[in-house]
Amino acid sequence: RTLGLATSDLALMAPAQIASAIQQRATALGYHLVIAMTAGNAQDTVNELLAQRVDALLINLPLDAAEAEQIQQQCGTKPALFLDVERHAGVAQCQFLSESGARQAVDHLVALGHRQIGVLNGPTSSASARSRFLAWQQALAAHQLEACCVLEGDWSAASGYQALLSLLPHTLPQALLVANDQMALGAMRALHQHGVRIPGEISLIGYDDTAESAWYQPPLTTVRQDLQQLGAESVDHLLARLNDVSAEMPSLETQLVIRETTAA
Ligand code: IPT
Repeated sequence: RTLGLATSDLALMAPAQIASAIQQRATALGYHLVIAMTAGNAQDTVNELLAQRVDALLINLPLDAAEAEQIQQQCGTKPALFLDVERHAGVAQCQFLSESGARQAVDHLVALGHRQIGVLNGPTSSASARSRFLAWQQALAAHQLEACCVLEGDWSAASGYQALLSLLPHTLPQALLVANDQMALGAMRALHQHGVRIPGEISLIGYDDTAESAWYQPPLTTVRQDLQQLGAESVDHLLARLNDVSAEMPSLETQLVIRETTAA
């Protein structure tokens, strides 16, 4: 039996670590895994997997509801499980809830005394980036706050670096919520380059908790998505559907991991 994984760019840390976790679980359960990395068009990527006669598919591509529903149709009777899709989409999904982690992140910053909190968002074309932004906005609103600056990157470290360079001539916020750890890495590089002390002059919180994030200098405070758990639960859930076992959709929670990039 063969499972397929359609994935976003594996040069990005989170999709790579998710693919690794999926591969481990599939292998442990005696399934073969075929991976297709997208070159931009989701339907083409899914077709590539279907041509290889996979029995069921995991789709880790950023998709709007309509795109996902179309792909589900394309898969016909083969079970498909979506990992990065608008939540209201009428498709089976296995995704982290952004709310708990975002609330913990904002509460932590506010408890440290920060009121000027900025945001470095992921690409607004991505459903997960939009859901993180919304969760931060709601968490800030609970403290009668609004994001004091909103920057956007494309998930890469380079884009985080560029975003911070564009901000640096102006006054920095007291804290910055960053939509993923890779952009936080680039942001930290720009801040170091300009002699801005982290966390002395600015607090930073990332998102993902990829395997490298504990090894940043200083070690990154971040909203953890347990990518190992996502890999395992998504394979288990897909297999349950493939074998006609009715299974509750696991609810995956995000959680703040406090390291050394946040201070009063
Ligand atoms: C999401 C990551 O959190 C983000 O850092 C980036 O790598 C993105 O994937 C790439 O699409 S995780 C996804 C399962 C929502």
